[in-house]
Amino acid sequence: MKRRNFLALVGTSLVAAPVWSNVYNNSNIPENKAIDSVFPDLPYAYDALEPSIDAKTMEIHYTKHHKAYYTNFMAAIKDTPAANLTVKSLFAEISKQPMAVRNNGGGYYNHQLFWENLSATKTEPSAELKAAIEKSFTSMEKFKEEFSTVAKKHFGSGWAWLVAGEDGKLFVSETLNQDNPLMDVAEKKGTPLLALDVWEHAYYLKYQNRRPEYVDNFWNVVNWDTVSKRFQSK
Ligand code: MN3
Repeated sequence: MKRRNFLALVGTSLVAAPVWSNVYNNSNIPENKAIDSVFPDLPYAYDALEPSIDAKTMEIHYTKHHKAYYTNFMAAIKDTPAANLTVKSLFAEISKQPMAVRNNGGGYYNHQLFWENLSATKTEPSAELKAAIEKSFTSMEKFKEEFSTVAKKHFGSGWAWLVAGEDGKLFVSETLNQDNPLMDVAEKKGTPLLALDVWEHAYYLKYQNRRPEYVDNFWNVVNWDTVSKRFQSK
C-alpha cells in the first residue's frame, strides 16, 4: 500500500509499515476506495514469487502492462464524472462507458487484485472461507480442479475468477480481455475473491505455450490471507 494511505489509517504516528495483509480492510479494498491518484505499488519484489512466477515476467507485467492500463485509464476518465467514482460504482455501469474506460479500468483494477492475490509466504484459507468453498464445491481439491480447468481452457486473453455471488454462494467464472465479475457486462456477476491472469503476457517468457504448467504453479503462490479477508469483508 502507498505510504499516504497507510498514514491515513494510523494518523500521524510514524511506525514501521505493517505487513500488507494486516491492514487489509474495507477502507483499502481496491474496488471500494477512490481511484488511485498515483500508480499503486507492487506489494513485493519482482523476484518474490520465483520460481512459480519469474522476476522478469513480474517486472514487465507490472511496469509495462499494468502501468499502461493505469495511464490509459487515467487519460480516459480525466475530467469526466467517472474520475470521482470508486471502480465498484464505475464497473456497475461500465456498459455506459467508452471501451477505453472498460478495457483500461479493468486492466488497472484486475492487476491490483491479482498482485494482492499472490504471496511468497505460504498461507492457508481461513476456516470460514474453507467452509464456504467446501459448501460450494464439495472440497478444496474440487474447487482447485474446477478453477484450474477454467483457467487452462479459457480461449484467448482473459481471466479466471473465484467469485462470491449475491446469494453468498461461491462460483468459478471466466471473463474476456480485462472484464471482471464486478462489471454489469459480466455474464456471472459478484465479488471477485481470487483472480488469475491468463493473458499470454502473464506467463509466456517462462512457460511459453505451457499455460497449464503456469496455472498449476499459481497454487504455490496464492495469498490465502488476502482471499480470506476479501471473503470476510465482502
Ligand atoms: Mn496482465
